Amino acid sequence: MKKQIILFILGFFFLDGLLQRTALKKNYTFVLTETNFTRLCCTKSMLTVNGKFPGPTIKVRKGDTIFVNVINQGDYGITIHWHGVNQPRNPWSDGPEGVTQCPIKPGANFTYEIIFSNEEGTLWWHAHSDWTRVSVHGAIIILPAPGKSYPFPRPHKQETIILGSWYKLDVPKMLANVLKGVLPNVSDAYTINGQPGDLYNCSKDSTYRLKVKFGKTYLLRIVNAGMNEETFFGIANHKLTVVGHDGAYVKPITTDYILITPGQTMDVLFTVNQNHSHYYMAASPYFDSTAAFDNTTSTAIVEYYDGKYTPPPTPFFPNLPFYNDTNAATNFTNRVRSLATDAYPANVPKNITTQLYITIAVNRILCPDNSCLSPTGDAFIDNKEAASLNNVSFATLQVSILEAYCRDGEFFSGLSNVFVGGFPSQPSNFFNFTGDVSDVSQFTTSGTKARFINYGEALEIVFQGTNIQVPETHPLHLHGYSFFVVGTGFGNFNNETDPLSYNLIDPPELNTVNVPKNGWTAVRFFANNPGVWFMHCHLERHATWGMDTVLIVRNGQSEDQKIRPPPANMPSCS
Ligand SMILES: *[C@@H]1O[C@H](CO)[C@@H](O)[C@H](O)[C@H]1NC(C)=O
Ligand SMILES: *[C@@H]1O[C@H](CO)[C@@H](O)[C@H](O)[C@H]1NC(C)=O
Ligand SMILES: *[C@@H]1O[C@H](CO)[C@@H](O)[C@H](O)[C@H]1NC(C)=O
Ligand SMILES: *[C@@H]1O[C@H](CO)[C@@H](O)[C@H](O)[C@H]1NC(C)=O
Ligand SMILES: *[C@@H]1O[C@H](CO)[C@@H](O)[C@H](O)[C@H]1NC(C)=O
Ligand SMILES: *[C@@H]1O[C@H](CO)[C@@H](O)[C@H](O)[C@H]1NC(C)=O
Ligand SMILES: *[C@@H]1O[C@H](CO)[C@@H](O)[C@H](O)[C@H]1NC(C)=O
Ligand SMILES: *[C@@H]1O[C@H](CO)[C@@H](O)[C@H](O)[C@H]1NC(C)=O
Ligand SMILES: *[C@@H]1O[C@H](CO)[C@@H](O)[C@H](O)[C@H]1NC(C)=O
Ligand SMILES: *[C@@H]1O[C@H](CO)[C@@H](O)[C@H](O)[C@H]1NC(C)=O
Ligand SMILES: *[C@@H]1O[C@H](CO)[C@@H](O)[C@H](O)[C@H]1NC(C)=O
Ligand SMILES: *[C@@H]1O[C@H](CO)[C@@H](O)[C@H](O)[C@H]1NC(C)=O
Ligand SMILES: [Cu+2]
Repeated sequence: MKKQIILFILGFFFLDGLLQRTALKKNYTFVLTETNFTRLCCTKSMLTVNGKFPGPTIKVRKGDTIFVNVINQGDYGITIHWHGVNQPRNPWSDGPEGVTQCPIKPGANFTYEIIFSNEEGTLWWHAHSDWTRVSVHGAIIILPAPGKSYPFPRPHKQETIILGSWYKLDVPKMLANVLKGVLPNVSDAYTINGQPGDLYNCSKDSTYRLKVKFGKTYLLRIVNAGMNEETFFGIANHKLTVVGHDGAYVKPITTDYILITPGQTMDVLFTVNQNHSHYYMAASPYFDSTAAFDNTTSTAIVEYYDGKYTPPPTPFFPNLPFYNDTNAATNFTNRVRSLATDAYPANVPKNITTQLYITIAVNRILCPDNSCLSPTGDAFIDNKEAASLNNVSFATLQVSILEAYCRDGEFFSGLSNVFVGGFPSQPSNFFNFTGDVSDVSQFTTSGTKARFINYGEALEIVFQGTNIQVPETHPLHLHGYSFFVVGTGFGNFNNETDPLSYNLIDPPELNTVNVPKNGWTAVRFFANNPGVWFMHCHLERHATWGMDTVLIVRNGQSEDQKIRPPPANMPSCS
């Protein structure tokens, strides 16, 4: 008996030691194939990684470097982006098509080297070519470094919760028309871990279920991989405690619901402390504009198990905010604070050396010779929907800006129509951005314009929403960096009074930030990662219409402040 107890105790320590030291995989293989899936009563073929939707989870420890060989057995070129991984000095493996690389062609492969540095918590990976990310995405879990623990009590278990969009139609086919001017169709469903859930036809049997044990605390690693709407999420009768956001821990926030935008990730604890029963977790849209959107709700089930209860036939349903409840969205977003402790410092720039003031707009753009399709696709017309940052609608070219820049420098002319600089540091016209814009032209023009930033600058970017065409909230995402969100508000940014209320102590550190409808958001960071870094709205239709730009952070003086040499096997652009 004694022996058994001693063995048990030894076994316990041994196991714990093993968990701490288990070597995680350093090499992953992603095989892209067309695979059939059945949802909402229909079967369709779509591009996936290793035949899975959502794709495989990558699990690393803070500071690891891993390699992912992406083998393209699909029908069209593709790239993969490691969303929120800063990739110090390594833009070559960042992924956006037309910015840091050309696509991996069908039949070809490319090995990405993914360098983790300060990130800890949850991030994700997704395709960054056209709209292929709809089915090509998965979670990245970044555990504490060996010997370190979480800044909160160790949860009993962790689960990945991936929020997605489901289209019955063929997305690449739809996109071809969208590029000509047709308005994109809205999705038919939202998904939680690939399943729409009980509120949709034919979905009840496959609803995702999370079995939980009474008295235990679970860590949900939530990723919003949705395409065109932001999301409210909650679990009936249970409080959520948000402890991480975009790969950094935050001061705990206890709440009934979260607001999470496409691109964002959140680490959320919940304790199984209600009556033995079953409860819905639900994801519904936050959409405060007049454009068309998917107004459905995805569900999954949190199921208490001990076999001793007879649950009511229908699980309890969470009380989520109404789809256009801007107060509820803002109230949640404004509660987020970084830890800002000695162990998790917030290195917020105080003395700004470079400022960008960037307006965000949905526009229209002229098409020569009636070359565009009307919004419904039934006529040829001379203009189409567009979007812009500082009134430049980004034109994605079939080139690698990174490769061209590293080869030719800042004034290269080797490729026709490509000039890397020229993105304005402020709007050329100042007007009442969030007021009456009836005498402001909706029209914009396109260009492939980047902004150069010197290495080491203390940068501030103020994003200013505008009332042009359709005011809306926009989740702005920057590659290569996370930034501190020092201020946000409604109306026009006032450069004298608004900075007085900045939070320079414990602002949230994010890689995707929501710029409120007809409002502004100010972010700061040190430009200490040389490279060519895409910056864009993470709503896919806006990114496609041109709501993007590129920051090129120049090399610093010393060798460890310069972009690394390119890998030998970059996909060719010809
Ligand atoms: C997918 O389904 C379609 C029609 O349902 C079928 O024609 C096709 O062969 C299937 N493809 C694969 C790879 O199973
Ligand atoms: C990857 O591509 C290279 C050629 O670039 C080829 O030699 C190699 O066999 C490919 N590997 C796989 C696993 O497809
Ligand atoms: C389910 O199918 C019915 C009958 O075809 C239809 O009226 C209803 O709108 C569908 N519900 C959803 C959520 O698609
Ligand atoms: C929990 O069970 C108690 C006792 O049966 C009941 O009074 C209470 O309403 C239940 N609460 C919920 C949330 O179902
Ligand atoms: C969205 O759905 C809600 C709840 O079903 C409904 O009240 C609302 O009118 C819908 N909004 C739109 C724009 O369809
Ligand atoms: C939200 O939408 C409802 C209709 O669905 C509308 O009555 C209400 O005025 C809207 N609220 C706001 C704040 O726009
Ligand atoms: C948001 O916060 C404001 C003030 O803090 C409060 O008046 C309002 O009721 C809150 N709205 C919601 C939806 O929680
Ligand atoms: C900011 O600049 C001021 C004036 O140039 C200087 O006195 C101060 O030390 C600087 N602060 C930091 C944190 O660099
Ligand atoms: C998608 O949108 C286009 C353009 O409005 C429309 O013609 C088409 O019927 C829509 N497709 C579906 C499946 O709703
Ligand atoms: C801008 O427009 C808003 C909304 O109409 C209005 O409240 C505000 O006073 C205007 N600001 C200026 C400076 O005109
Ligand atoms: C954007 O640029 C176009 C073309 O130069 C111009 O006509 C329009 O007035 C500009 N719009 C704004 C808001 O500056
Ligand atoms: C503040 O903005 C105004 C334009 O609205 C500009 O003229 C002024 O130079 C700016 N001041 C600072 C300190 O940036
Ligand atoms: Cu947007």
